[in-house]
Amino acid sequence: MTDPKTPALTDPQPNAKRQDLQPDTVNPGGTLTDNMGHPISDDQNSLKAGALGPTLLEDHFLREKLHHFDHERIPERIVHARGSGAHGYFELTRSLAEYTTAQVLTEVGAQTPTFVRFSTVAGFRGSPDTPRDIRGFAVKFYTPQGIWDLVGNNAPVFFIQDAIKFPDLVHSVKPEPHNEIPQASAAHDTFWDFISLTPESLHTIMWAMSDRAIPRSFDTMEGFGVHTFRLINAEGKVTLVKYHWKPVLGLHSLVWDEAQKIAGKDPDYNRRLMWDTIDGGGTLEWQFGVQLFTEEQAAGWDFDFRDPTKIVPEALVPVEIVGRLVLNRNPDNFFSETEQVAFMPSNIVPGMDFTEDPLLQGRNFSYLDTQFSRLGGPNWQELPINRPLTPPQNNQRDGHMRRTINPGRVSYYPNSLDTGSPTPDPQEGFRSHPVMMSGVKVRERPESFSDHVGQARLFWNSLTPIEREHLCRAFQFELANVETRHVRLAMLDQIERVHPVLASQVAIALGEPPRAEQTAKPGGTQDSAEEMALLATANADVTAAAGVQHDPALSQRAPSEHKAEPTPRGRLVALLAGDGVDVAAVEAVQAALKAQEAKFHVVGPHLGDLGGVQATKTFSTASPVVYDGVYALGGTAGGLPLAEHPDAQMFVAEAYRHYKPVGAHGQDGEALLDAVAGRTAPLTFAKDEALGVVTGNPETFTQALARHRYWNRLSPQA
Ligand code: HDE
Repeated sequence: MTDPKTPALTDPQPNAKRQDLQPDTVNPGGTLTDNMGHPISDDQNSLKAGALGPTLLEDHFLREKLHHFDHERIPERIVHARGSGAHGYFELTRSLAEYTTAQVLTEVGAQTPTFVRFSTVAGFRGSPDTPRDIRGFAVKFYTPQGIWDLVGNNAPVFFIQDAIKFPDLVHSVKPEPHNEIPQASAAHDTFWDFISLTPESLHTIMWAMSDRAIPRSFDTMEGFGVHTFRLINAEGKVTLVKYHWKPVLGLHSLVWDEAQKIAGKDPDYNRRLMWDTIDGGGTLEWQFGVQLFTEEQAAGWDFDFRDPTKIVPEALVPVEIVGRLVLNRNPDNFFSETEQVAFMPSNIVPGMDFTEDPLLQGRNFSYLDTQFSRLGGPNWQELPINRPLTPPQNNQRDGHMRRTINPGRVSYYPNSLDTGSPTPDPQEGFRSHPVMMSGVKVRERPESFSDHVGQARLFWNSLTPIEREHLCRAFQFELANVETRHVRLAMLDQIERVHPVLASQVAIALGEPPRAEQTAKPGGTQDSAEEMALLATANADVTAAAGVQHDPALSQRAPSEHKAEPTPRGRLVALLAGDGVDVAAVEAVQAALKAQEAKFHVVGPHLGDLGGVQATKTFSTASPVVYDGVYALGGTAGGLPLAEHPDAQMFVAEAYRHYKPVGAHGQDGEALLDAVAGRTAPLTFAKDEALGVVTGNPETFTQALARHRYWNRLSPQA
């Protein structure tokens, strides 16, 4: 394999990691063998004393097969167990040479191979994709200077300020230890008990209760490096940096009712969307942005850049786009790549450094440690997905499952017996920035970390009315699932610190006295226009944000720099059709969708031929919740005109109630729309383009699809 004297790779290419994986990628064929290469004559019958047995212990083929099977599982990640990954590349579009010597951030046009894994946090490995949860966004860059891992989340802040609290946080959110209930959900007593007693979590809780925590897909969510890091340039000058991923398809979420239903209808929803996109020749893409600032600048702010519960508002330090990330290849084997990939925030390259953020400092220990128990020893870096493209050159040896064969007698430094053995490079090697350190040894939280409310209010202030309504309903749902009243009340106290009107609306849903004078009726499982109107007026005084009171970048909907233009690209549409449907009409809408890189399924009463059009999904295998829009065609289903079929009606009514665009072709399609008109409460139905109900040509429907949701069905104010 790799020659230990091979010089480091200097010119990364997007295919370099693919080529590196090639020798380990085996597609078995020919004669069946055991793991020692012995040809096998019969793999269906074990060796027995006579056809009726008993089975003989001598059957070494049987024993080997069962032995391997018995050990096929490794411990799942203790957090972020549920995830999905893809290969791609990172391309730098603007050099940061002024700030760093890291090649990955200075060589414009270079395409660095990457492997990215998205995940939920709380659920087990087999849990559904769509619970309310923060999402992991972990990027492995195979750079010419070794691996860089940017192990981030889709929220820019974290629940706690000190790594020592992490096991408590995780224990509280995981299924409760006595009965292992509930799976992949924060809506239970222990989580909210911990949160109510941990005021520093308030800002992140606002993100977790917002629509951000139920993303529509991996490529419609943002990613954040969370911590502040250091960049170091050739002169040794330091600049502080925060990292951002901005999705080119824009920011989109599910609605809560959908998220819950999808968990049953298609638990692999997010995973499947990514897989299908790439399998169909498409890509997932983000812009890569940095916020650059100096320590002197940060010294003037009323919050600390080392505090992981704080953002640096974009309104204060704009994000500058300097690159892009493209995911374009599915893994060949889920276990070998996605399950065995091991990320570590301590994987940074020369020209970068950490800050004193106490969460980051603790993470730098934890991720290395966790790989030992997950991957079984100190040689996990040799696994194909984890190994760098620059072959490791050092005197580390042996350990479980050592794969590299290091010839020669010298495995130490310094030595005089092997003149070619590896030596440190004081110029090009990694150097920590000489930060001035002094202090008394204490267990203490710095005073500069003490404001826990200010940025929670900034987030709240920055949301549009419908986003506030959703956040409020999330609190109503989560806390109504808490059985212990004193925990519910303690949480109301915390929420009241963000805004009394918000706390009041949650209190009403919990059967507690309101905490503000003016109140509105909550809508139960539905958005309430009245509640939304009230919440829209509730703005709070922000602190700990250097004077910023409102930042549109925090909203998924408010226009701001770097938010993508609306596009139908990547959206999935259900084309409802019955037997004898108008083939030309189906083809016209399919052509319009394809032209915009949108996707579709023909959904019919049965699979297969509907008279010139093939149905690939049926009313029982498809559900409106997994589509971004519905287009009604015609034909008959079960002897009824499509418009009279209960499943077809349910499809359209539910899509409408989830604010999705609905289209119809001709008399038959429109008849289906008419049939659901009375069934979309609390939203009133109208065949009105402004409400996303399109009966014109298919191109108008694709435009409606670009908008994703028509919140104005609830109220023009939404
Ligand atoms: Fe993690 N985290 N974490 N975390 N984390 C893990 O590492 C940990 C934190 C994040 O797709 C574990 O390999 C501690 C913040 C992602 O494989 C573990 C603390 C952020 C992933 C671990 C944190 C993250 C992990 C579990 C507090 C966002 C999935 C398995 C100090 C910036 C990576 C593993 C993947 C995974 C520890 C807090 C993101 C146990 C101790 C903050 C995306 O090592």
